[in-house]
Amino acid sequence: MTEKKGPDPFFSLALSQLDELYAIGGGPGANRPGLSAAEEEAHHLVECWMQDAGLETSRDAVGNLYGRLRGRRPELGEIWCGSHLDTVPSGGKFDGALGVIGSLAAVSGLEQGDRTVAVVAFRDEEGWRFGRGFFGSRAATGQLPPDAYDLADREGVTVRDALEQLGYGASDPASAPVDLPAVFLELHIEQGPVLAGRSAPVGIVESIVGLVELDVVFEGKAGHAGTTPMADRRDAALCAAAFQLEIADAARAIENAVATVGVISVEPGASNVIPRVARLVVDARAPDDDRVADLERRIRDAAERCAEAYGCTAEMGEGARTHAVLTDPAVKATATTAANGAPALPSGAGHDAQILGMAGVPVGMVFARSLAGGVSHSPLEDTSAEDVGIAIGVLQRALAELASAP
Ligand code: HGY
Ligand code: MN
Ligand code: MN
Repeated sequence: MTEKKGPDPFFSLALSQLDELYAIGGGPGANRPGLSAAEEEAHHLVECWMQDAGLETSRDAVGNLYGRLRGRRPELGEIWCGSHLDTVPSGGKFDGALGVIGSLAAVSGLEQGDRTVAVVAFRDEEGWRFGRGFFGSRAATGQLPPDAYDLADREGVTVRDALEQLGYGASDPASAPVDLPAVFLELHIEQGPVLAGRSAPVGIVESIVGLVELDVVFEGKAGHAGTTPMADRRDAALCAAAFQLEIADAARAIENAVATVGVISVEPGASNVIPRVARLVVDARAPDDDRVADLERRIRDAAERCAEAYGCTAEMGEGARTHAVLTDPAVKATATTAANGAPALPSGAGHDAQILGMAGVPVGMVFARSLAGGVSHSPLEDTSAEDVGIAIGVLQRALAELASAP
């Protein structure tokens, strides 16, 4: 199994840097929405740490941050590692941050190789503020939809406004793409119980889940909560409740599919008014695109059925959509060798690595074991300092190998 990695100066520094990042944005948990002042503060802090480590730093049109260790042969494609620094509300200490800080520690201890190695921090991977997610990696790989900068947050601030406020006056999504790397290898906390169940400190990812986000609006009829007979009601919230039960059944009917509604609101929003409108965002995932398509079909059918049953109309919009992605066999093999053997496992979480994979970049992922039952997107997210050290060592050996490849 993976050799024990003793703490080295970069590893100890990484632990204190993770603590410092976790404090940004206030608690409980980590609170760094995409393109917010808190995410920008995290990016600025990491940029300084990259410079302290002797890396050449730069930012692209949307504020993705790059720290480069230049290789001897600039004509060869680069090797990228890294992840994201934004979080979900009350997120964990390690989701994203471990990938950026662990990569910085790994690259800080690397000798110069043939290929340039870059540590990358992608913007707004989670999509908490504007919806959709994977914003920075989609921008860098030319996968943003034309309306991407028009998306607005709950206060009506658009992506374009937020970019301008941060000084990234990106004109339009088409100007965002950058030269892509030869390989992207992402370190991330597992966010699940598999490695703990296998007593393995690290795992090597074989596939990354496909997902679709559906924006659903049910519209019924407002009315008096006390005087309207039950049989005469067109209660949009009741329709939404029935729909949520149906999407859970749809996910259970498909092997390893999952679905939930993490965002829901009703209008007009008074306790004594029968809700006229219910707005929901469905997050639906499955290990391959066929199963995502089957799940999406069942969810759309359920929306129509529930709307009819409760006298409502249903409107379906689409939020984020990512393809299921297989990691590159050669990159997976390099990471497995660097780990002296480690379990292969699928990722039920989406990652920037899949966005680069969708753009044709050979990708790999190294997972550090989650503790606390694998909980994530929660302040309870946890891993051990030892596993962080082991994961950094695995990443460093894999990067050294990839950077020396002809
Ligand atoms: O939702 C996800 O899987 C990732 O955390 N953005
Ligand atoms: Mn996440
Ligand atoms: Mn993440």
